[in-house]
Amino acid sequence: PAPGPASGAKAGSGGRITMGFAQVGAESGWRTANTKSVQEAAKKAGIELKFSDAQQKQENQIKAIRTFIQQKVDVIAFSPVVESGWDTVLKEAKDAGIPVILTDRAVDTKDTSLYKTFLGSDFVKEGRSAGEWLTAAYANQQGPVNIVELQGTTGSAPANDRKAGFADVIRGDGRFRIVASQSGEFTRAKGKEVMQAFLKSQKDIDVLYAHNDDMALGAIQAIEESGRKPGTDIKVISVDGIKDAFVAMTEGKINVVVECNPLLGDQLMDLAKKVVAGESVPARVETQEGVFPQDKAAAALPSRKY
Ligand code: GYE
Repeated sequence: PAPGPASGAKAGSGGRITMGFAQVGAESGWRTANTKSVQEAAKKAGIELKFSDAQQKQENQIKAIRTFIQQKVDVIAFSPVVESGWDTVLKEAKDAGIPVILTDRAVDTKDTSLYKTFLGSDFVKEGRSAGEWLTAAYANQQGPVNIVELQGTTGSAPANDRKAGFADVIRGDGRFRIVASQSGEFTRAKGKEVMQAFLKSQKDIDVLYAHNDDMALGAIQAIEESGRKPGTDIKVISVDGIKDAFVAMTEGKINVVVECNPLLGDQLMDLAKKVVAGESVPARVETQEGVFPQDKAAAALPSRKY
């Protein structure tokens, strides 16, 4: 296919590819590892990276993408902070002939021609894995099981999907009740703050389901400060698999972590080279991940890469 106005020149003449990358922010350990992976992989691949940090604000990401369009980068990659509201700016990139790769988080749009591919995890599956661990852990016990949920950033794909997957699995079993559910914005500070509020407003909490490790780690502090034992008095389920969470598992404070892999850099650069060269790529590239219950944590900890 004929190269678009912005994408053809450099790549076609064998020059260096320039990628504009609009990152969500620096809200979590996962995000820090993701950023490092992207920066290192760009260097290794000989791709010039223009990196922008949106501080968890969609308006900042839209601004960054518009700047990348003006700069005529060869390819734009971004991790959309929320799912909706991208059509206009993505259309601008398309009209400028600049291919877009979604990485980590998906967008909610009817027009899938607005991006070339989506590289990232299946967050619904992660939520389901969390729910499946819970139903297995309580297989022979009586209810009710009171659950509090710390959601990720409101409107983000991982928050929407991890909530939905989990709810779907526990729905059929009347023992499980989500008694409170609120956003902790994927950060430790907010996770702690919201957990403190839950501990005040809810008499009986059996389980905490946190949409990421940082919120779980913040919440653990709140649980300990309230005189309760995380992992024992209140079971803790988390998602991501950062080292600090594995350490907390070996200390008995988290019961299970559903892995979500942030090390997407190398795959992203491969996809970027292909789309800039006009080669076809799969519409969806999924990352591989596992589930780590507490008794597997000590053995896995030394080989954790993030
Ligand atoms: O789980 C969380 C981060 O989008 C998968 O964003 C990512 C999520 C991750 O802030 O820690």
